Order: sequence, then structure tokens, then C-alpha cells
Amino acid sequence: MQVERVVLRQINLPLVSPFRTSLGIEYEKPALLVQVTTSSGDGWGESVSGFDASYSSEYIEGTHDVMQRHLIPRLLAAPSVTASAVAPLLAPVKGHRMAKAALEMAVMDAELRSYGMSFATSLGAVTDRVPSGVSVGIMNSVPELLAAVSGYLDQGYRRIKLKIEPGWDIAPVRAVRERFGDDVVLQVDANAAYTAADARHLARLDDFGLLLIEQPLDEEDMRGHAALCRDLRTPICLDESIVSARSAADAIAWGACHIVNIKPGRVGGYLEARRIHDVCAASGVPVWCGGMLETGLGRAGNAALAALPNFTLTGDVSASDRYFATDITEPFVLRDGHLDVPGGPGLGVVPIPDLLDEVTTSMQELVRPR
Ligand code: NPG
Repeated sequence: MQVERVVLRQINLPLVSPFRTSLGIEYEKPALLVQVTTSSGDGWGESVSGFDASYSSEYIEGTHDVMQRHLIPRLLAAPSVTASAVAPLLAPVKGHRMAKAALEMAVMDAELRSYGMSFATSLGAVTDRVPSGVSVGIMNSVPELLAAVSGYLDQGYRRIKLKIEPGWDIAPVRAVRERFGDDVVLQVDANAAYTAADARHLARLDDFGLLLIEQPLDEEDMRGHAALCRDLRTPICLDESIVSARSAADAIAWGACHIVNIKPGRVGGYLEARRIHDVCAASGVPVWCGGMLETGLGRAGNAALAALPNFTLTGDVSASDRYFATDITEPFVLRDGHLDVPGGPGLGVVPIPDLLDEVTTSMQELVRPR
């Protein structure tokens, strides 16, 4: 398979409500979409980099820049490309995992479509629907939070994740537990907002029967996370710290996590995400699929990944309407607290041209040199 043409398309989707985390507030969701045209057909990918570099060092303009200057020219110059060959081909360019993930995803979509095989089958899915969890942002008040959580539980979400930060942690968690009871599967996500000096404060969360605390400390603070694993009763889950199968293996060996959140975008693509799944499975470490407010394209791939056997915890794979009034693909809907895993060829979904055009802010085409 040869890559003949790559179209980069930046889109901007309004969010149904602002999404606040310890990193900042988002009012809209930007995404850089990749459409590859290959000798075997077309494929779509999506980069999860955001407007700013608050979650990781990657951001959308940087992703666009490294793609057009360094990554796409390598793809276009390669005599033959498959999804498995993309990461080795792009390895001479350091880092930029979100950019690489989007390109690999697009090539994988094109390749699998040409075989008539789904992402789910190709990755090793063992189920055709996955339970759906929801991430609840930081709110202005506890009553506002309780109303939001109540709405999500009524819709059937199977697990609630509360975003926390210093000043918004113990009280909201206690309020949700008191109001909705111990049966609600509840976890929290700090997005690295604490330091090792906060260990005693974080230990107060042990009273609330949380499933896990996600990424309390800086992404590089493995020693701090290992100490929290020893000192807290609540299991520690890593997100930002896990960027590859190697970093997952290291974190597990150092005792720095009990659970891993896998986000394909963060780790360089679905194939590395599967390797992380496998490393964790071999070590008895459960995983779940994170989310980065993906459009229907990324949501389709994430639902497929979440159907692998060691995804034993409910992921942030929410219905499209959690974030968007209108998605760019057929929307993912919640049925009995689950999302269907697409079974069609490739991602099993494609952007709807009119919806895509409405939200496109810029486009660039790169073609294979003759
Ligand atoms: O459901 O897609 C989703 C979002 C889940 O909370 C969520 N994502 O830190 O995990 C995270 C957080 C996030 C989203 C972080 C966007 C950065 C950008």
C-alpha cells in the first residue's frame, strides 16, 4: 500500500457545556483530522492534541507543524506502508506521539477497510459492546455538581469520574457519596495537580471507597506515585505518566501504579495501546480506556480498544452527546449504559461531509512527490 495524498483538516466543535479540569476550562474542542488516500483506499485519523500544551507538551499547531514538515513527508516517500510499519517509519522523529497516533490510525483505517476487517477484530476485541463511564468536570458549587452527576446516572452511565484539584476534592467526593450512596462506581482524576507533600491530604480520600485516584502527581514523579501506592488504601492509576509499553512496564516494576489508563492518542497509536494492554495483562494490572473528547472517529477506535479482555474497568468512552450537540459522524449513543463497538470495516464510521464542512477551520493537502 502506498500513501498518495494526506489531507490535514482542523476542526472546532462547540461543547454542550464548558469542561473544567485542574488544567483549565475548555469551551470548544479542536481536533486535527487526517485523511489519507492510499493505493488501497481512504482512511481517517484524529489527533487528540488540544489548543494549549497543558495536558502534555503537544498542542494542535505543533502537531500540524511536525506532521507537515517531518512525518507526512516520510509517509509519502515510503515505497510501501502498512499500519504496523508506520511507527518504525516515523521513529527517527522523537516524541510527538499524538501526531504519530493520528497518522497510524488513518493508515490502519485504510488498510483494514481494504481487507473488510474492523478495528475491533484487528486489535483482538472479545465483546461487541462496552460499558460507558463519564468524566465530570470541576463545577462552581457542590449543588451544581450533584445535579450534573444525577443527570448522568439517570442516563445510565456505569461509572462516574470526578475531576479534582486542591480546594475541590474531599467535599465534592463526600457530597456525591452521601447523595448517591456506596453503590455508585466512583473515581477521581487530579491531572497531576498535587505534590508528594499532599500525601496526607490525599489519604483522606480513602474514606470514600473510590475505585481509584488517577494521576495525582506530576507525570515524571514515579517515586512520588510509588510512595502513594504504599501509603494510600485507594488504588493509584496513572494516565499522563504512561506514554509507551516501556513506561508502563517500568511504572509497574517500580510499584508506581495499580491500574493504567490507556489513551491511544497519548501513547502513539492503537498498536502501542494494545502493547500496553498486553504488558499490563501479563502483570495482572487492570486497564481502562481514557478519552480526550474525541469526535466519533476517535470514539469508534476507543470503543474497539476498550473491548479487549484486560479492559476490565469502565472507561471514559461516553456517548457523543456528553460533549457535542452534533458529532461529525453518526453519534455514539448510550444503550443500557453501554456503547456498541463498531463492527464495520476499519473504524466502522466516517465523517458526514456536510457536518464536517460546517466545523472545518482550515485544510491542507500534501501529495506524493512524482
Ligand atoms: O470522556 O473523552 C472524555 C474525556 C475524559 O476527563 C477526560 N479526559 O485527563 O483524562 C483526562 C481528560 C482530558 C481531556 C485531558 C482532554 C486533557 C484533554
